[in-house]
Amino acid sequence: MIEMTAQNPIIKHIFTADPSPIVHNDTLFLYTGHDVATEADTNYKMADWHVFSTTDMATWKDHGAPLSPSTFSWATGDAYAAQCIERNGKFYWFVSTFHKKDGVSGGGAAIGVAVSDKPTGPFKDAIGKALVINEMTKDLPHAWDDIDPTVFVDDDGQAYMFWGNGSCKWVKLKENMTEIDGSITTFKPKNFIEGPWVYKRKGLYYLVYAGAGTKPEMIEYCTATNPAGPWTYQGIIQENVPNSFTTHPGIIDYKGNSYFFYHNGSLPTGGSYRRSVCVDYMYYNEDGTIKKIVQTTDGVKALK
Ligand code: FUB
Repeated sequence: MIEMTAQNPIIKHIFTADPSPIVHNDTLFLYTGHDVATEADTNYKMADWHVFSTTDMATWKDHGAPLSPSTFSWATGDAYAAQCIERNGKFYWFVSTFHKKDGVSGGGAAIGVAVSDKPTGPFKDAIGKALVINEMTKDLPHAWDDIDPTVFVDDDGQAYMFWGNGSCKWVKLKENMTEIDGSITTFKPKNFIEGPWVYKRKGLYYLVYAGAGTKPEMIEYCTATNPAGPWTYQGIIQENVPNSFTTHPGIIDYKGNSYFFYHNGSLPTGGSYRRSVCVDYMYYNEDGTIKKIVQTTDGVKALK
């Protein structure tokens, strides 16, 4: 097990992207993608999904890669953005990857769900098939619009999954977390590109996402008083990141602080396809709006 000391980027021995944090039993677990593209590559190569953990926000343990597209018999290709959440003592890892077509690649982006009794795995395919396939959403013609799942469970026990590239889609999930409940709704938050992260704080729902049209991505957000919307655009909270076209939000409260995880291309030989996960503090205004994130190289302080 590799141990690392923080300072952005927090993970330096491999390239990581698309961070997704949860807290379980006082430990923060961080789930990430894994960029394995060479410096010469001009597209993503993402081998698997990794798990890291910390109890002090400074020392990170690498628990390896307990999940990859090969875990799903129906999947092939890259391990795009994912989010793991806990419910009823089980850990459900919602992932975006690509569906086989006629036994080989070519089926378009799809969302799968893996399950484990522990936050670090082992994980197995929870249902033996994809939860969402490209053919289930028809609003956009491109084959990779069904990526980047984010799942949250409301106070009344209703689970929701949001996802999308180019448009944002959402659907209710059944309590078993492995079945869709009802029809999929599609909408377009202002400047939405991809990477939604949905959560609730003090009765207000937040939809944070990567946006900005044709420029390198920034992080923007909307709020709502109902997860079904309507969503009110609230602005940009994170400007472009160094040396990466994409960035991707992962938000968590832990031991009294709010933390904003994201990725950039700042490691030596890094770039848009060799990204690295970072963390900085996140602050709210009295009215629940989010203050601009200050990107630092120092990162966050060690917790006592
Ligand atoms: O990591 C691959 C893709 O890049 C993710 O699915 C997007 O959110 C962007 O970060």
